[in-house]
Amino acid sequence: MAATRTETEIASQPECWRQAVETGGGPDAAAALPRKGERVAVAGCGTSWFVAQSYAALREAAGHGETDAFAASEFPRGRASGYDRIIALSRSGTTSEVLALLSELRELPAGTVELSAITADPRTPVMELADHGGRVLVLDFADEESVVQTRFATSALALLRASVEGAEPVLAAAAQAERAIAEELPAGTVDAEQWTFLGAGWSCGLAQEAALKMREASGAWTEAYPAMEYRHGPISVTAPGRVAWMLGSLPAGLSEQIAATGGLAVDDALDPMADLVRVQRLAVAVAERRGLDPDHPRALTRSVILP
Ligand code: F1P
Repeated sequence: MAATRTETEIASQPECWRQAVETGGGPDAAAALPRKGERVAVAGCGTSWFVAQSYAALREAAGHGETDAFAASEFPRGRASGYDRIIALSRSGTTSEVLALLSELRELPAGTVELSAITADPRTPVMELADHGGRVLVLDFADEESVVQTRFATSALALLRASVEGAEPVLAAAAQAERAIAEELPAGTVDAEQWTFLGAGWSCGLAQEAALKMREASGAWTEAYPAMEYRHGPISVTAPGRVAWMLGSLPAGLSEQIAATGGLAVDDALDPMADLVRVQRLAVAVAERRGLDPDHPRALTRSVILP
């Protein structure tokens, strides 16, 4: 069977991440990416919001400065001026809530806060709204045809991660992702009934993204939590035929508790970005098992443009 567009884009991620690291965002990167010590907020919708969460945790943990992530619709407008820089993340560059936020932020007095954006498509309104002199990074090499985002989101994260952790961990993740694309999915995961994704630190955002990917591509029942929160209720959902999948390494004791539910724990301690690639593949496999076409997800459009 011919590969779907989504599968082709999933498989191209290691190469895209390397390109993101090599180009470092190009000549505009210095103006668009935060300087060390800046107080930063990142806003986006859907997948872009979860990538924002992941980057925020990475940047703050690396000692680069306080970093928050918000769904564009829920951005705390009243304290926007408390940030040095606000970054909008949008593959399409057309998402209504992101454009509305940028339009409002541009009304703030000059010099209040720097705006930047990261997008895949330079022919879209986000370019003008965020650009005050070359502050939009265009990752057009990672643009996608699919509705369901994979490689743009992870390439943006590769670039952002390299900007705070250096190239080496991202290149190592790319090598792991290559294996994640080639190897069989963990036994028992494709025919499971329910999946809960767990994260810690910067992988919490990726756990949310993993759960979203499964919902978008395959209509699956998925949940996502910080691993230490999972014991505080959500573990009740895990049972025989259901999966608890950790992006990163499970905290001590949790593996035994999952085993006691009869559920399947997936805890392979891959780099969380590489492990997300496995979940993207799982999403496609579950869709196909259910007779769904991951290239045409139910009730979704490539970008949400509100009237
Ligand atoms: C954000 C987004 C996608 C989602 C859906 C609708 O798009 O929420 O993450 O999969 O297709 O749009 P963007 O602002 O990053 O283009």
